[in-house]
Amino acid sequence: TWKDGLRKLDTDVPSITKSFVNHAQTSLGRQAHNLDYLGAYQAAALSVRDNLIINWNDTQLHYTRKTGKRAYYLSLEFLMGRALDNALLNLGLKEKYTAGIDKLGFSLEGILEEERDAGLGNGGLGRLAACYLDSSASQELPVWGYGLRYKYGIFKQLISPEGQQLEAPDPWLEHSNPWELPRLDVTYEVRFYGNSDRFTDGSGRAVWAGGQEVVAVAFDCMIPGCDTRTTNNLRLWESTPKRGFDLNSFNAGDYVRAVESSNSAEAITSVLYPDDHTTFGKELRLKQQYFWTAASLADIIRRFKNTGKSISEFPDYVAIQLNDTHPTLAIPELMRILIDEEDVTWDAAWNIVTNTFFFTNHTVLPEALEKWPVPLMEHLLPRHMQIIFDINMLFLQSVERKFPGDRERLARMSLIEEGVPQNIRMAHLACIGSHKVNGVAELHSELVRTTILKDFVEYFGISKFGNVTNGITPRRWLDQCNPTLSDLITDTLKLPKTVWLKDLYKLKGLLDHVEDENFRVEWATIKHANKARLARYVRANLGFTVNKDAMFDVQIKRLHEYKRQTMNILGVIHRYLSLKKMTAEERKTVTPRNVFFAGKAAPGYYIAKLTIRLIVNVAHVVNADPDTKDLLNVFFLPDYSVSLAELLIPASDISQHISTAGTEASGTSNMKFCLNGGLLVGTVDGANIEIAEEVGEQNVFFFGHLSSSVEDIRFQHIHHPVAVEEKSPALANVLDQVSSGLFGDGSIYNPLLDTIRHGDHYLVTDDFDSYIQALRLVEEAYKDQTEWVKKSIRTTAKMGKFSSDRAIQDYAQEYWNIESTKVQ
Ligand code: DL6
Repeated sequence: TWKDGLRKLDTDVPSITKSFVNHAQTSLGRQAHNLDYLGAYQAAALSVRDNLIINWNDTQLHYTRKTGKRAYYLSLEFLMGRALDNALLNLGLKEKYTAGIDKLGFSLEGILEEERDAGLGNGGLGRLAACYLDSSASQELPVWGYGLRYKYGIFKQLISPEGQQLEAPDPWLEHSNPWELPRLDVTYEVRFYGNSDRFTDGSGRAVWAGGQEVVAVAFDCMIPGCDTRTTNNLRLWESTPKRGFDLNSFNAGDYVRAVESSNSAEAITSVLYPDDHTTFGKELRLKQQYFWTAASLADIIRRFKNTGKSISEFPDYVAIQLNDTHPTLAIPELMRILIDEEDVTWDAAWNIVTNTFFFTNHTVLPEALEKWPVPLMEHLLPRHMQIIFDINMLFLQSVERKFPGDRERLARMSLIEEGVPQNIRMAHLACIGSHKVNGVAELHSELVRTTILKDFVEYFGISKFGNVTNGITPRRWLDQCNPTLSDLITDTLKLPKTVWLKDLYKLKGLLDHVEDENFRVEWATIKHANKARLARYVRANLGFTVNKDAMFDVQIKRLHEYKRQTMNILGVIHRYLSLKKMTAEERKTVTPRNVFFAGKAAPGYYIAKLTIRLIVNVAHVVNADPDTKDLLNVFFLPDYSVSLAELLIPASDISQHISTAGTEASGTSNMKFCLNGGLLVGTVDGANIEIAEEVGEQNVFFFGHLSSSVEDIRFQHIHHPVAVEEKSPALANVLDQVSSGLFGDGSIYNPLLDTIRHGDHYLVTDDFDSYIQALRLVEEAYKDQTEWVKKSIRTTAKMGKFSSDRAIQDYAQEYWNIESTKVQ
């Protein structure tokens, strides 16, 4: 019978080895004598995937039968990293797989290293989406993710000897991807271009026809929860041509044109846009956004309709989270489907839409707020443009009723920004089309309410605008990346590991052990071993020997002026110049420090690339100087990725989160470092503030101006500029040294230095002295290792709030109104 044939979960070593060998033999066609580590990784992954699929099938059946409310997370980016270790840990099978694989002559550690990162994201926004998937499954919440299956993920970063960033493609699917299940049976047609003709019967309906149609094909990725059978789905869409060839051109003998049409369909999901915080209005990007939202909505509606419920009940069963404005086209798309295909009236459709969507904003930086030119939208999506104009007209009429005669307000709130060309403001559309809007940390949410969406708060009322402080999954960001610390915590708390991993507030129990010297020694020993692990990586990849007894100071994030890596490297130069001036005796009192940088710059972001160049060239000079090389070393680790972060974070003593106050919406690596016992040097910005509230300000090294004074200072910069020499002689000296060629041809760096000397939008001159002072305090504090380790333990102990389990439950309860449900 069917039941007898069902494959069971592998839970013992013999069935694990059997499944591994079966996959090597029959799925991969390999034999024992020719199975290399890559093949062994694939066999192991396929074997683990079997277990995931069993749970995943049961989970999906459970959701279908239960027919309760479900939530969908629409994100253009999912920065997943590697999957094998995570799956083994969440399934609770890591030890058994280690043993089973060992018996076959392979080491699990070696196998794990073979996996490529799934780099389908730029940075924080995409990694947050990945953490939320892990937490949804672990919290047994009925949540699916929807995204794009990019053929090429975030580019591979190469650094030339001169310090130039070069970009190479990331063909991550090259060796096939064992973690996905192609669903060639799940496809939708998506239209672009053509014409939209409104009916003349006053119904508001229209017919959109002609243009180009492409097909979206589903690829499903299983998302296992921790210590539960719940295995959720991440559905990624791939674009394919509607027909393999355009038969008309083919028949006419134009073979090349026929192939080109297929290329243009495939181009839609070929590459992840590598820009973080900037928008360029590129047609292909808009195509990606519509392709993905249209396929996802069609899929969600089909699933909903299978329940037999009336369309008016849609929001009672479906919640859709818009991860930033990228999926905002889902709003006019749902209007289009309801009005043109489901025969719902405009008002009823708008009611359904505004009860279905929820919108998260991830930045208040003006250059990151998406705008699309009206002519482009009209050309590519003519029906959607009509709907957006209609939404805008009705909305502005309503604003006019509430604020009669306030024309400036209407212009500010309009979905259309006037200009040549006119632009559509996607944040405004996302805001008015959603039930609730949230920012990602307290300060950020307050800035959303008081700056970019102030008018909308006045119109809708404050209750529509909330906050969900971001979180991180402790499975990947502690248990997986720092297994020895995780074991120590388990032994110390005397709790099963999964208990504290799923209720991170339990870490508070560590506070009872701060005064226990043996415990502190173990804590410090683990940190040291993690530094040694990173040192081995640097030796193997950069050929440089790292002093593992030095203080490890880390800044890892996308390169951006607002994140101020430039201030960090200028601070390093300041330190270098001070060391040079010291006598040999004085140098003996200095704590050696290794400063690590990693991060990618958007390929077209010239200033960010210059910062990388400066870092690399400072490293060349400082690391080779006999006066200082035992006291100060600088490393730029190329090709930052999730996997590299997993190595760097557990090894840090301090990490830097030094954005100009009010610019970093939240930050999430700050949470990862603190969870691993690293201390934070930072500005009063984003989630730094809430971290300090939790761990105590005495355990954080804060500096710099507050967000409330940033605008005034910028005004002063423009209207009453003061020379750098007057504001910070120390900084002026550093800038002069760079210009005068201490780190190679100084003129190369002028465009970068000029951003500070003139205008200084990110307030480097204003914050530099207090930054240097904060680093001095770090050095003082580090000298007392007993107190330092106490700070480190206390920091980890107070990180409970920053679990993404808490964050996802906030969304589930306060926004989506969905409930956890146990898969039997
Ligand atoms: O919310 C996740 C992450 C925050 O932690 C960062 O502070 C923020 O910069 C980032 N925002 C973006 C904006 N991109 N867009 N659009 O990546 O979100």
